Amino acid sequence: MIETTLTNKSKRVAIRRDAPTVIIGERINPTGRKEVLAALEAGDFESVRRDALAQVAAGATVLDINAGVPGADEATLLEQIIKEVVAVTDVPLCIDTANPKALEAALKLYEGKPLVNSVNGEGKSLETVLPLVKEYGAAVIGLCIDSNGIPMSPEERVAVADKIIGRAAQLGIPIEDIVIDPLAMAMSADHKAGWVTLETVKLIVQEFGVNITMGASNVSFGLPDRKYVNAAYIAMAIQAGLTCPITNPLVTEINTAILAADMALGRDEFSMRWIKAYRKRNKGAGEKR
Ligand code: THG
Repeated sequence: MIETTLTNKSKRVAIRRDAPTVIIGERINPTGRKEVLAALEAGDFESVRRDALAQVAAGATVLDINAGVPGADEATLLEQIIKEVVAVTDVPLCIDTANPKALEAALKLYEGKPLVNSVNGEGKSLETVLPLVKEYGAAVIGLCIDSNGIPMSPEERVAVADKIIGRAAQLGIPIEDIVIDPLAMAMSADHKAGWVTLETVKLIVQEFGVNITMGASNVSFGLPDRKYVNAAYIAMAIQAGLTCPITNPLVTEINTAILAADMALGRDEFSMRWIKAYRKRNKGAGEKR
């Protein structure tokens, strides 16, 4: 059984297919979140600290950190956000940047083993990101996209994953440090998008057995009542082999779908996690319903 280990100064998180799903909290991301963007532009980190604490309280055991504010110096901002988050929580971080300078600055500063988000199948990405992952002993998300764009078929996406895993191996990065992202896309834009991603997950698990992540909320872009779509989709993706979704644990529908999926797959002995989460949602109200 492949196990991906992430650490912070004091905490260790193990991602593996027979253990409960690891939630990577998505909310520290100014892209598409106006309040976060405005706060960061104003140099206000209070909302970042609040988002960190709230997501951890809701069950996130890793936090995605994205500092993509247009016009800002991403390396400096990413460093600042990491410092703020590390000051209030002890979960490992997922460093979400396409900027190699920002990535290196974050890796230098980070104490522990983070998850780098991400490398893809393009030569340039493989050549810049993988050596940094090796040097700093990090784990890395490999996106199933290359210079030809996002492949339309599951098999072509698997081929990109194969290429990333192979290149990493050449550098001495072990397979357990690679987490593959099959790419979750808007189902409203392409009616096969959800299916292609689920099929890709199944094939990658069969072929490599690696851990799988995805920006699971992407599937509902452009739709009304997104939370219901996200909840159903994330449960299906967990059954297919998703082990560490990047999602919003503050949404009860998503959170409960993950817990129920884990229970259905035999990863919640005596339903303890389900019951504990229920009690937390209904503080004070002891009644069973
Ligand atoms: N794969 C990997 N990393 C990723 C993604 C991925 N990182 C970024 C993104 N995709 C995952 N993160 C988010 C963050 C927010 C939302 C979706 C994915 C989101 N936000 C709401 C919106 O845009 O409507 C706003 C929520 C709010 O305001 O609270 O949906 O695919 N490796």
